[in-house]
Amino acid sequence: MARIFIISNRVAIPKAGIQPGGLEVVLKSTLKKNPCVWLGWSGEVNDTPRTHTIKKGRNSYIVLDLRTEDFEEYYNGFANRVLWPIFHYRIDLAEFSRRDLSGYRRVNEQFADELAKVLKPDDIIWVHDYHLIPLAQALQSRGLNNRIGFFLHIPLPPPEILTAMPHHDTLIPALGAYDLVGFQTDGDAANFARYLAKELGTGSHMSLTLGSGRRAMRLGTFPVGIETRQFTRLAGRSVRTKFVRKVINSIPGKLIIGVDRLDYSKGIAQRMEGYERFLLGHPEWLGKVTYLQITPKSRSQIKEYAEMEQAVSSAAGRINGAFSEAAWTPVRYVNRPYSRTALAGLYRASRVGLVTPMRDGMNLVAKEYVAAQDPDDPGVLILSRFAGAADEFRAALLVNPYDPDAVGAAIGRAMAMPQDERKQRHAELYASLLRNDISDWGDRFLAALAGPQKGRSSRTVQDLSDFITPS
Ligand code: GDG
Repeated sequence: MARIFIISNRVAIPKAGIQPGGLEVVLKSTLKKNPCVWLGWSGEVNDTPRTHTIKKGRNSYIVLDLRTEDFEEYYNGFANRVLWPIFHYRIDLAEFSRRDLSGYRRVNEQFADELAKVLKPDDIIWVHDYHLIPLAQALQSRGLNNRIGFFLHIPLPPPEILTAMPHHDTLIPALGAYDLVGFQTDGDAANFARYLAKELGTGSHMSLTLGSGRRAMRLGTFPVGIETRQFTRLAGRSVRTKFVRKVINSIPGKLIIGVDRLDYSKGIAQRMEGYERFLLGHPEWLGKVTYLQITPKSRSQIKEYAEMEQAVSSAAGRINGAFSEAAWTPVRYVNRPYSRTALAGLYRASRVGLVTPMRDGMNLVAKEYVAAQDPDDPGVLILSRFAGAADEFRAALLVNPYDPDAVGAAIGRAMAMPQDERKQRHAELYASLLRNDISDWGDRFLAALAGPQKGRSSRTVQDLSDFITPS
């Protein structure tokens, strides 16, 4: 059985008693079904970097330290201050420095060096996310020609935005060195195809031979899902726990919930404004609804994040200052993480799930909120049309997160929605979750990577030529 090498910025090493989260959930079934080696950054910054290998059953985890300079330039620099904002359509927040780009390339070379020590020719490589775009090229320049795929978890913007990135013309075509490039939505894949057509003149015949020129690159759409039934069961159990009951009992009336990492792409301050418009427009709900926003901090060392932290807490303070009563606080803004179990129970206890990112690759909170509901009395999902999840979730209340009046109106509609309509919408959303469960997501990607004939539900680049207007 071929080994699968998973490469990502961070590695989630399973630990007893810790619930899996993020990439670990997404890759769980791949890690279970195949012998895997997962390689990435240890999270440690060390000027004499070490590499550790940890074995768990038939899988191993290889983690490397980063030098201080590399951590600053690769992680805090190019990945989080250039690629993250630009890929989320925020050219205005991108801060480019040539030094950061060379740090980014250096870390990709470091990963390739470590891989070169352990790779065998029939190992299959699956690279995750924007931190590692040049990795296939770095491996091929070392003579390593393993089958290699790439999956982008975040959006890919249209070429009109992508071309604003300095050195896009060397970085983006580097994806051509992969055998398969996967995206969350058809829109992202089409943006990539348009970029290639526009910048490289690939036209509408789209079987590409880029990079090393050894094999044709293909692309496909593989929307990330969740473990639907497990999450539903978890929520059913968790809603009865002491913790969730205590939260519910402390709140007068109905609960609205938002759960997001503190990131400008998630639109938390704008969402607060939407809630404020709701309170202003619907005085009948004053004192009868509480908006709980759970927001663990992230990337606080970066200036834009620190500024946003300010903006969100001042929005929460403004609303509470304007509307609070002695026995009612309209917004509870909580800046710390909760367990997955606690979140599942809180989702189930909430009448509204408010998920309004300005731009998001997929958004798993939207999916978890739907999975957590009681089908006989479900809550309503309000979802940004700019989240990847909106492609599958047509039965959510879709909103434009840039329009606080529209968000406010959607909250009003959700709060008043009759049970029959809530049940019908939930049934549709739940069916779409089951159609795209995460349990076979890895299989689909790996089958498509193995060869075009096996790519059951992947869209090949030929299908996507429809999206391209030949120039
Ligand atoms: C990237 C893309 C894409 C949040 N707070 C807590 C907590 N969470 C969990 C949620 C959810 C996950 O974190 C967040 O997932 P998202 O999809 O919303 O967002 P990103 O982290 O930005 O992930 C995204 C994803 O990759 C997968 O491809 O969907 O678009 O940006 O599972 O529940 N978990 C715990 N405590 C918290 O306080 N335990």
